[in-house]
Amino acid sequence: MSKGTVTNKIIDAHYVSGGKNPGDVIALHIDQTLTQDATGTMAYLELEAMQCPRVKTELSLSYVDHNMMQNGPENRNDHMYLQSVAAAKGVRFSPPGNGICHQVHLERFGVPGKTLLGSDSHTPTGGGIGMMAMGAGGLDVALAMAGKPFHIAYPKVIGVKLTGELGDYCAAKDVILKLLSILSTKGNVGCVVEYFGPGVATLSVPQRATITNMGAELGVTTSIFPSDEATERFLAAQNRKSDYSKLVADPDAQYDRVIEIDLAAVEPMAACPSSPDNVKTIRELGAVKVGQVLIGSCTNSSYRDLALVATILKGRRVDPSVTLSIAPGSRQVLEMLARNGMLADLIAAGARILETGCGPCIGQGQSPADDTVTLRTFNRNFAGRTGTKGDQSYLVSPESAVAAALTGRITDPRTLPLGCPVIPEVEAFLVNDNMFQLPPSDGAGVEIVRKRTIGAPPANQPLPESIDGCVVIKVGDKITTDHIMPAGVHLKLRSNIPAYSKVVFECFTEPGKPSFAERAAAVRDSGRHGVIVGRDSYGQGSSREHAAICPMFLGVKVVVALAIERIHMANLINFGILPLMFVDPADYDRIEQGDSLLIKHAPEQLAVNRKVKATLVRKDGSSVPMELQHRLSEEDIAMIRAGGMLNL
Ligand code: MIC
Ligand code: SF4
Repeated sequence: MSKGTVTNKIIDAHYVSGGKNPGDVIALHIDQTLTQDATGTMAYLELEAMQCPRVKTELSLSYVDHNMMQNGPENRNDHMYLQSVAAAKGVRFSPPGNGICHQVHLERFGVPGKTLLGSDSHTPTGGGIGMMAMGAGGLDVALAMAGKPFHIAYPKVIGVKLTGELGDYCAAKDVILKLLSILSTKGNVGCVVEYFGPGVATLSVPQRATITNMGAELGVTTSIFPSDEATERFLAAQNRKSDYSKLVADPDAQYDRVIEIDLAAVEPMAACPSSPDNVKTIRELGAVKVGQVLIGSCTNSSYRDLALVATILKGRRVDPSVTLSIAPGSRQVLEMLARNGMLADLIAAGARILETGCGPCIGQGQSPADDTVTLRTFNRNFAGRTGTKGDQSYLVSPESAVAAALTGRITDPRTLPLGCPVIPEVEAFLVNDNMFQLPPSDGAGVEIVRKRTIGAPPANQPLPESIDGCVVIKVGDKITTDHIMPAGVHLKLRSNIPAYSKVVFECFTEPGKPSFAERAAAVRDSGRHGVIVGRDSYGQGSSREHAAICPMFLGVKVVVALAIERIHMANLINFGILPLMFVDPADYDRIEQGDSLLIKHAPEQLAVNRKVKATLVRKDGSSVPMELQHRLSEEDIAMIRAGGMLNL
């Protein structure tokens, strides 16, 4: 069991209640929250529904960074709602153009030793500055804003011991890709990854943030680095030296497991289509032809990353067979590049400069052509996330991305006939906070702008006495929330649940056959209850609670799988959907789409023990008993019985 780690120290300092053995539910005090627009609109609607007059956190930020295409009025309607509700509730507002929430939060607000809860799964970016920063669904963030603690399973701490130093053209991104190749995207629920060892001091805060950011893909609760001299230098350069405090593990700290990575042995890597853990070395891949290179996202859009790209591109030209687009992570990064001439170097080399924000990472434009390879510095390459069906998306470091932009092929950057540029650590970032909007000290008189596309969160019914379930869909392993609730062109529907619900599981719709939404609505309208069957690691990826809200709206009452990922599980519970696990994994093979799953006396069964007796009635009329199980706490059960947190 872990002891004396940075994780243990932050948990102890924020402990509210609960057990301290791995797996026990523990309540933690939350110091800071962040939201982004695609999840934030629903989170603030929920905060309003809780009748919370003003947030109770030390600091809460509302960022607009995802939905900025503004094709139609929906996006801007959301922004105006967010801006006004932030003023009314005491939340600081970061408007579109200011940057990606995680990058900006790291630059301007992250404080070592604090807890941060964000309605985005990449909130662990803050772990790069020594925060315990966790992603959650919007409702959990709304509760934290209302002053309630956040519940997690007391984590196992996986210590990653870093030794050595990265070689030329080898990057922080390659370190996290290496770790993904070891730990994979599944089976790490309930763990925190904590970095230690002599290699830590060789990494700057932005490099550490790349690693903790993409740690989200491991499916862990969060990832964290200690706060040390490098952290102090970063905060001083951001003109925030007073926010620094040292926070390191005890010399005799104990981890639940230790993995050692020699930074000197890390080489350029790529996550191949279509999973962040499908990792190969760039050497192994060979000179695959590339059609598109994209640099940006909350993983790799810091000043350091883009300065490196600009230095390599200066005086050169992007290969004519490739398009290169770059989205700087924040206004600070963009303004610095603009003022020191690097932006001009990028433009002169042929880069297309996108606005600061998530952009193509979440399918907001720049979809690749059919049957072409796209190389991205992002963190997710789930099938179809680019907006192109059958996409071939590879995730790489900025070093490897720029090498491909120059050659038109996947290229080990170490083979470029140029010396590796050294980007010195920034001594003074350009600090310009003039776009942040501070809330008035009393928001009572602020009028909240609610255009017609801003709907209320839908209500659910309490858990029925008996569940008369119908399996509306059966899916396989590693189903992500992008499969369940696609983003891209549909992202603008985030505040319109009836419209957004129409595309649940859209990627599984077969031409000429009814969609999941149509089948689920028919089950719901016949008075029965929808059931979703998944296999291992169901609900990976994004924190979007729409992956629970929209199925709920369509009448889904139960999700049964071999394992369900942490954030998605919490979202299901928050919206009154019962998450159950197979006791016998072979039962997954027995159950088919269209079968009935009957659970009698559901509320009582949940209260008695962790086992739930059900009956599977097959389409041919035969029936078999089936034993299922749950991992719900008493509070979770109360929530599910009530039909979700808002009913409670
Ligand atoms: C993502 O990277 O998938 C997102 C879009 O940032 C999501 C949040 C969302 O779906 O709005 C995430 O990572 O949580
Ligand atoms: Fe935005 Fe992409 Fe980061 Fe999600 S992963 S917050 S979409 S940049």
